[in-house]
Amino acid sequence: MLDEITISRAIAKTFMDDFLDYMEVDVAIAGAGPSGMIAAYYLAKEGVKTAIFERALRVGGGMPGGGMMFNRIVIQAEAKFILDELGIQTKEYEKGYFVADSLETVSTLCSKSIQAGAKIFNAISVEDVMVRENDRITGLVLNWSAVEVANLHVDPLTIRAKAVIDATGHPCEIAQIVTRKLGPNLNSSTGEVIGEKSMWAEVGEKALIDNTKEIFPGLYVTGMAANAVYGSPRMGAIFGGMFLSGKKAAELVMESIR
Ligand code: 48F
Repeated sequence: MLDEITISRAIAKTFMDDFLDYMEVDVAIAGAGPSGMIAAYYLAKEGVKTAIFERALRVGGGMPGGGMMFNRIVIQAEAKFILDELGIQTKEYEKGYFVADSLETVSTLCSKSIQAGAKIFNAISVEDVMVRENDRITGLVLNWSAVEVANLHVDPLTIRAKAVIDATGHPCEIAQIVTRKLGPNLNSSTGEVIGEKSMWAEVGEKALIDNTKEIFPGLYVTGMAANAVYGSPRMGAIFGGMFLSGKKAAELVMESIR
């Protein structure tokens, strides 16, 4: 006989156990788009305690929609090894251009990062950061996305992290919060978010790797957020740069916290 209260307790208890456990992590990532999930996968694979907090109910950010809702993504040859490692199928379209199913890519990335040991908390928004004396980011301030949507006046909760990754995509929300609250202290030319430039895939994809770095003590940026911070172009539905950027962010963070 199935008991509804047992079902309810199983959900509430196991979720709360994880939430309590992940209030102190090595790495907290804002955003479960491609760059955030790739970073989480490479971190978790090396035994780094990693949590992603994702505003939306579903993961994947801009990836499920492919290009203009045609659910395909393009990956250049340099990044194909990551899809191969994850077991995501690709087809060569023309020399150097590979195509993958965006839904297969999102779902595989999600399950591989969780199976590697990362936790993804969806429907939770990052609304602020924690900072300590030496102006170092030491954690995230969280609230249910439903609170934000309903515009309810509810105080948040916090988690502590040795490093934070801004993987919030085009709006680079964590970088924006830092400059709004702590002044123009990012290591960009103006100290602030410069803002992404118009589409130029070749330049945008290259810049993305260079732009993936620590932008403020304890805060790293990956994915489209990195190009937005440093004023580099967007690139559309080509995703190799997102994967390489997430991997680089994971490597930089591991170097700094070990
Ligand atoms: O936008 P998104 O997919 O970022 P990305 O990893 O990838 C960019 C590509 O999808 C695409 C592109 C490819 O050429 O340009 O746009 O850089 O994923 C960002 C995720 O962060 C979540 C948001 O819901 C999305 O799933 N997010 C944004 N702000 C917050 C957040 C926040 N404050 N708290 C939690 N999640």
